[in-house]
Amino acid sequence: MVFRGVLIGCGFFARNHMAAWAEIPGVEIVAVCDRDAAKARAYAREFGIPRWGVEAEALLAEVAPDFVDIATTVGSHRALVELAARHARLVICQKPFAETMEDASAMVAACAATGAMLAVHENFRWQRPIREVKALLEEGAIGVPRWLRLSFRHGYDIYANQPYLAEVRDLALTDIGLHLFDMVRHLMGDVTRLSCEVQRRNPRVAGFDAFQALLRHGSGAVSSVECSFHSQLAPDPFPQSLMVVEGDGGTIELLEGFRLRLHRGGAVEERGVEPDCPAWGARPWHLIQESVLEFQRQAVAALEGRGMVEPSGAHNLGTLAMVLAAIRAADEGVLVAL
Ligand code: NAD
Ligand code: 89Y
Repeated sequence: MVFRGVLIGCGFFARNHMAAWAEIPGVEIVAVCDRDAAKARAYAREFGIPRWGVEAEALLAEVAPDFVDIATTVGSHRALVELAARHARLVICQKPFAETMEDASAMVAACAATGAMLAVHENFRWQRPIREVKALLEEGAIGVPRWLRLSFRHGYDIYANQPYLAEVRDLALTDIGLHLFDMVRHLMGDVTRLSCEVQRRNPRVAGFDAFQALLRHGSGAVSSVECSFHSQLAPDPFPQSLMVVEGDGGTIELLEGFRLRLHRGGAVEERGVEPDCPAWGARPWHLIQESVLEFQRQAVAALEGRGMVEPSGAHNLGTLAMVLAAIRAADEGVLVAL
């Protein structure tokens, strides 16, 4: 059984989706779509895809895929997800899922109405270091987690590949904050209230390219989430998420250079958790590229009836609520309940 997919949005990041799909058994991209014909044609040629088009509705009606992989920027997501919900069993949508709760809820409702599974391409929680931390927490290696610091600070030129980012007002929160909030929920559980401060650090960009959020979890745990796109560090850690998690029985650290340290009983063990670089990948993106593979493997498992792809669109509503709450907290200088 081979599941047939259509990819929409043949831009900078989707080539990682395409290369990863090509590596996963049991799945085939049968058509690619971009409103820019030159991009769709170029992808079809580069990845050996038999069919390409500029108009998603006509292409989906013709191809009747099992799944649709939407890799466009946020403004197009609602219309494309609502369309894909009528044509496929599984709809995958890149982050940011939506800019408003109204759009996000409409996409979740559209998929619920047709019975399509909806997943948000939240690949950061699927990165190898995060998988390792999650496994340690689940096996009780540090007891009950009480406090976490998650730090994503770098000075890598993200604008070279993604020039549109330089125009986004709430840049750090909407580009990376949502990944960080998804990871924190995944590791520490849901959040009940938060505060947040933002900064504009790089004079060449229009929006807030740094933030720091303080979170209270339902469990009583506390997390600090820190992000900056204008930090000077050598070596530059992009795109690593560095972390400390303290539990009643120990502490886990994720340090620059993919070093995981487990402190307990007065001793510390250290091991490397760097993912392999896919044959089609390149450093420093291999951390993200390998997580795309891992996320997409979950999607194929879901198509085979083995579980759901995480996070679902419904789960991601909670992450979007956190991003919107953090924007409000920073704008108004208030503590926001969720
Ligand atoms: P991009 O602008 O390079 O590519 C988007 C493509 O979508 C463009 O070619 C555009 O023509 C096409 N498109 C837009 N609307 C369309 C429509 N209605 N129908 C068909 N095609 C349409 O953008 P990008 O840098 O590749 O980013 C795409 C998304 O991926 C963004 O939301 C970004 O945040 C996300 N992203 C995710 C990660 C990750 O690790 N998860 C990393 C980088 C980017
Ligand atoms: O868009 C961002 C993402 O999701 O991962 C890294 C990135 O490409 C730039 O910040």
